[in-house]
Formats: sequence, structure tokens, C-alpha cells
Amino acid sequence: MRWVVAWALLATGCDMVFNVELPDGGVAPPPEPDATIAPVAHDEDGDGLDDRADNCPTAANAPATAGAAQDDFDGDGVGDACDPHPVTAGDVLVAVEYFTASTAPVWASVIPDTWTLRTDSLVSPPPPVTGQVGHLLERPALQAAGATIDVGYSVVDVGPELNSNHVEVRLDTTGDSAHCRVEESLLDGNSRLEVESSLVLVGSNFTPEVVAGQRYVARLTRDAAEHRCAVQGTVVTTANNDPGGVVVSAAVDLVDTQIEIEFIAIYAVP
Ligand SMILES: [Ca+2]
Ligand SMILES: [Ca+2]
Ligand SMILES: [Ca+2]
Ligand SMILES: [Ca+2]
Repeated sequence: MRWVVAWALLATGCDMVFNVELPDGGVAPPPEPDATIAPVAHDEDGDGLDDRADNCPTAANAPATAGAAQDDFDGDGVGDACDPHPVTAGDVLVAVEYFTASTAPVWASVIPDTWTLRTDSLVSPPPPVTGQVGHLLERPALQAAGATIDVGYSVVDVGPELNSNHVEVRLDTTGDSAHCRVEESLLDGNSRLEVESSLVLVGSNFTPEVVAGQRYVARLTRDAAEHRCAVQGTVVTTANNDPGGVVVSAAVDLVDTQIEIEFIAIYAVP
């Protein structure tokens, strides 16, 4: 029997309610400060190294030789496979959420949607049969200058809208917002990858077509000079017209698209 539990999170001065449907009965886990405490014996990327021993817990990067160190060219503790600045030291993984049943996610729906927490992922509500519906998942603001966000997800379903089914990853600072968007157009059959900063939009065709069930990692990096949006080797950049502050809010914004989120990681340059 499935049941629904709701708890409130206080963040950025606003009450947010996160409705999570758990697969089995039991006592709802209380909210925890953040998932920098990785779960024991959990290997998100399947490279054989537990998350807590892995210098890049969301991308497979085990050492080529047993006992050797994982590649980290600039020696900042963030492995090359996921380092936002692989030849410049200073990157730090400041928050990561694996959506395991054993950790209560700090990510919360702004609208009291029902997202389903599975054993190792979070699934958004299904798209509507008709019309257009959006879903917004946010986390409390954190200190993260020059932040990068990685969202590992797969598309479960897209809705009936012809030209606006999309997954958007967002980092907001005071007075500025950066977006990395993957849009699936049923109108022309193309997928588009876009990055937006302070209303400056850059677009690029994104191939291959988004495939249901395939894992994608959307990465948005905001540096002082530019924003970069990267998915599966395609990168789109635009100028950062307003560097903003170091207090960053992060969000995953959906329209007419159902996704299964495997992880969300945030890096910062201290
Ligand atoms: Ca691992
Ligand atoms: Ca790894
Ligand atoms: Ca590094
Ligand atoms: Ca680095």
C-alpha cells in the first residue's frame, strides 16, 4: 500500500512543502541538513568506489589500476571526470543528493506536487493529457560562488504540447538567473539545447534526439565571464552579464515532461 507523507521545509524565508510518495510503509525520514553526508555502501556511478571514497561520485572514474589514485590533474580533490575546471584548482563539491530512500532530500517542490521517491531516484508527476503543466523543484539557497550544477536524469514521458516540452536546470543569484534547457519539440522532431543568462538566449540544435530512458547529465556552470550549458558533449555558452552574488538558489524546472532524477550535484569555487 502506498502512502503519502508531506513535510515542510523552511528556506529562503518561505515555507515549502515537499510531498513524496514512498514505495513502502514506514516512518518518514526527517529532513536532513544536506547530503554532503553520503549514504554508506552506495555507489551512484557504479565504478566500484563508494560515494564517500569517490572523488567524482556521479561519474564513473575508477583508477585504471587497482590501488592507484583517481585522476585529479589540478589536485583540488574533485576528479577530472566531473571537475568544472579540470586544470584550475579550487573546485569543491558543496552539495549532492542521490535520492536514496535512506536520505531525505533537501530538494522541495515549490508547488505542492507529488514527486515519487523511489529506491534511488525521484520521479516527477506525469505530464497532462491535455494542456500545459509545469513543475518546479528547488533547494534552499547556499553559498556557492561560480557554481556548477549537474542533474542526472532520464526522460520518462513528454506531454502533448508541440513545442515546449522541456527540462530546465537553473542557478539563480541576486538579480541574475542562468538557465540550461533541453527542449524536446514534437513540432519539428528536434531537440534543442539552450542557455540563458539575464534574458540573453543562445540556442543550438542538439543531436541525437532525446531518447526515453537514456541517462543524461545536464551541467550548468556559471563563471564570472560566461555561462556554459553542457549535455552529452554538446556545449552552449553565453556571456554572464551580471556575475551576481555568492548566494545561489538551484532549481529543476519542467514543462510537460516527466523525468526521473538520479542525482543532483552542486560544485563551487570557494
Ligand atoms: Ca562511485
Ligand atoms: Ca566516480
Ligand atoms: Ca580536480
Ligand atoms: Ca578544478
